[in-house]
Amino acid sequence: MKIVAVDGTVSIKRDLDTGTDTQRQAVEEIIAQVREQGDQALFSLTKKFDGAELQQLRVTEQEMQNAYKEISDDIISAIRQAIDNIRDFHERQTRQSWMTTKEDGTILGQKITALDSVGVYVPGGKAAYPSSIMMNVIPAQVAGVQRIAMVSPGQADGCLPASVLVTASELGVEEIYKIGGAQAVAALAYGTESVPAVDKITGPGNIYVALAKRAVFGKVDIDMIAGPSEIVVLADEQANPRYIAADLLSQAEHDEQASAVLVTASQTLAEAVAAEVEKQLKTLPKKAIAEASIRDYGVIYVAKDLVEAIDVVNELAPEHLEILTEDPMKLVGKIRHAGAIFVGPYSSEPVGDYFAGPNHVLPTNGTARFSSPLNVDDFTKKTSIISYSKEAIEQNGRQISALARLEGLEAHARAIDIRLEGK
Ligand code: HSO
Ligand code: ZN
Repeated sequence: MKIVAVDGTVSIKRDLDTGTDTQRQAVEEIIAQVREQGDQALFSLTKKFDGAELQQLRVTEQEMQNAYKEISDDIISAIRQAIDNIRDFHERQTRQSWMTTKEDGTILGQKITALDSVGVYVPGGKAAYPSSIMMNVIPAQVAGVQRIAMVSPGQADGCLPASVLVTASELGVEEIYKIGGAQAVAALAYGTESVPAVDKITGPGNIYVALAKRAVFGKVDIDMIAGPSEIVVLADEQANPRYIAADLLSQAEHDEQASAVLVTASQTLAEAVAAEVEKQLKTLPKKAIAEASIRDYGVIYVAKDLVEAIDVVNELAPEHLEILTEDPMKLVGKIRHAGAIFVGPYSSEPVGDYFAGPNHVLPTNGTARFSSPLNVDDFTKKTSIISYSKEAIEQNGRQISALARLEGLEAHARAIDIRLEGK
């Protein structure tokens, strides 16, 4: 892993994959085909891209039950515990509608309403992470979304992995379609005979899914277009280099473009971590991916002191930050930009990826400067409530019509004036 001294500019930004013209055009065509031909397009595109000849789009009750035969009791209890923890955390995010009254009889308020329906995209094959299903579905459920549909591309036999079906079942999600890619996004956005349209689409996917989500935004809402995962570790000389190396590699194995970074003021720690990364890499099943990620996007920044190290972290605005210093909690207040902060030597990132409760869908590529983890608010919307009394309009009406005339909108002004005439 390269070790470099901080020299002003630091960044972990990678060029976001915005797709080629050919990919964009393919996505446009798929969306048009689904809008025109509905289910028929879904059957033929699923055959073309996933190689599966589906009899029906929706997963049956029988398939859900069969999936349980493949998953051990230990795994099921781990899934249940994770679900409990994630639900418990997200329940603390709920907001109440509110009303406020003034002495002149004015009542103002804000009503919170859950979205009616949400579609969760679950990638296929190896990237079908049960943990991501939990992270997308639970905040929607806690918000009160009545209809949650899931889509995921089937394997060549048309089936979905047992781990996906069991997780969905444990969450109480029953509306699951064996479709993926841009065609699944189009179906969720525009609806077909068998797949009713939803109001919002969330969840990760490949470049075709990302392009399709961008293309249907406006017809429906979307969550975000997430980039490859990132971890930044901020550590001092007392930190355990073996822990740090293991945590850096845990995110490097996600993707060749994942970024793993250590920021420290200790040259000794920097060297020890670099050596440990090399050592631990050797035995990893996903060695090739992790190695490429560490080679291209891995770096150890050596700062002159802890203050400069903290500046570097804020500049990077990482998706995940681990703090492994003498008194880590003391530094939390100084971190302005990070998707999630993992405090102390036992808060390894996978604790949060799977289990602790906070959402693992986090802002990447520096967007933690202005955005937040996926949360319950993402599945609700607000409506303003305005109730003016006769007394309030009489007291304020002239100011309102003056503002209307300032904008040259006479009909607006008269709508107020007519109420001031007292007739
Ligand atoms: N680290 C990923 C989430 C994840 N890790 C899923 C394992 N499975 C992005 O936060
Ligand atoms: Zn992860």
